[in-house]
Amino acid sequence: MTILMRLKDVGACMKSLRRNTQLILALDVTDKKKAHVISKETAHHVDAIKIGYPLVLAAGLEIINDICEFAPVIADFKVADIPNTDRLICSQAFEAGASAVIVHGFTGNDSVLECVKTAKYFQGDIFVVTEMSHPGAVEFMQPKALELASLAVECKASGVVAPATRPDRVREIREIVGKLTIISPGVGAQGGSAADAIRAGADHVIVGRSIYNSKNPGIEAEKIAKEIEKCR
Ligand code: OMP
Repeated sequence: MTILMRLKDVGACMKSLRRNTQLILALDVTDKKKAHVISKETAHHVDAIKIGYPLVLAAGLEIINDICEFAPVIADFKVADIPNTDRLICSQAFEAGASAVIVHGFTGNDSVLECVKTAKYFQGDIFVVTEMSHPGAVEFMQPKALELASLAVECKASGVVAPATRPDRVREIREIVGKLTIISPGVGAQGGSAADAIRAGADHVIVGRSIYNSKNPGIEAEKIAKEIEKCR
């Protein structure tokens, strides 16, 4: 299948990340039907839906094209390879209908630059991971997180991923990335607060389990969006 044909197929996709509710849903379910239902229920309350390996491995890459009908899709593939392989992975994600791809920065300047170049071709965005939100991130990532943030700036990425579980670090990373977009996971199930992350300088918070495991994902997403609205 040619790139042009695929681009035509994904023509109905919502493209760039919105900035209305400042909430991004992490859709880490592994059931295709459930993914559709939750996307539909939460679509009005989220600026984007993040899809990663759990759902893509369960439902196939086409799930990106299905879900982008409800909201722009961020493909969380944490791309971390040599530049040529990075380009191939990012191209697959954008051709499938993703608006943005999450990549690692520890692979270095050439790898991140190749991802950014690929994103530009597809008019998409790249987000570079700085310091992850889980406890283990303090071992190897935390000491290099600010340099990874600088790398994202140098490579002209659209933004970075920074931990809502450590709002002080979001604040420090904001100082380095200036106007770049910060998307911030770790709210709810990992213990972070949406309001604290936004106040610390995040543009968007990423929330998964608190929404998709709740009885009513639509109401839960609305609740978090209102919490964010209050702290603006
Ligand atoms: P919950 O913990 O269920 O809200 O999900 C958080 C989502 O954000 C998951 O999809 C994680 O893979 C992702 N994530 C983190 O939790 N921490 C990070 O540092 C980075 C990410 C990410 O890149 O999205």
